[in-house]
Amino acid sequence: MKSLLLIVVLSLLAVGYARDQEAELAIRGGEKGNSCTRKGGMCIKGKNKPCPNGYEACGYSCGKRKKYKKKRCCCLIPTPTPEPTCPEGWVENGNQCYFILHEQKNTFEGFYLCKQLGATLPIIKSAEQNAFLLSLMEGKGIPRLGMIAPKGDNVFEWLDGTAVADTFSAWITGEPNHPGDENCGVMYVSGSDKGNWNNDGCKGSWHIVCQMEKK
Ligand SMILES: [Ca+2]
Repeated sequence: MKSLLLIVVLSLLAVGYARDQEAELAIRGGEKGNSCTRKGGMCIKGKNKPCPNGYEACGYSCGKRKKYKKKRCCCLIPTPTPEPTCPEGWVENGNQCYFILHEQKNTFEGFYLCKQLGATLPIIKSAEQNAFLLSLMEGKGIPRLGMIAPKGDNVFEWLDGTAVADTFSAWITGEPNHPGDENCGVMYVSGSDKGNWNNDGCKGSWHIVCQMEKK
């Protein structure tokens, strides 16, 4: 008799527990007036109960009705946006990435090789970027710059369309010269002019460095 009573009591407790679970799930499913659900959160039983893994207590209410009073609103913990990085094997400087192609190419070949990597030839907008490119190529070879004088008048533009004259420039004294014949640019990496620029013919083969923004 005693064991029968125990079974009945346990069964009733089990049914009660199952009902609680059902009620909780129903609330999670959202009901009209439940701002917790509307804000992407979920309403759980117990206003002091910890939120499930991946959720945090948030300030939204579970609802105005009395049955929500003992509930806690839990919202998804936002996933942090990953910091932009450089691809493996690329060298990082500020928000830019650099890759030295161990080939000497003319401007157009170099441009297309870099483009295939989602990059461009070096576009230099500051003394710091200029010093970095020099440090990268000093002792290795003269890099082609991502600049062009499209009208052959020594008015140079970077390959992103901005005017070289509008930002930083580091022309060697007397450069750019020979308008019409020297519509591309390089950086010298040795001697007294190292770190400074010369305009030259676009067909000359120089070292190719590709540059891209971190992604
Ligand atoms: Ca020149």
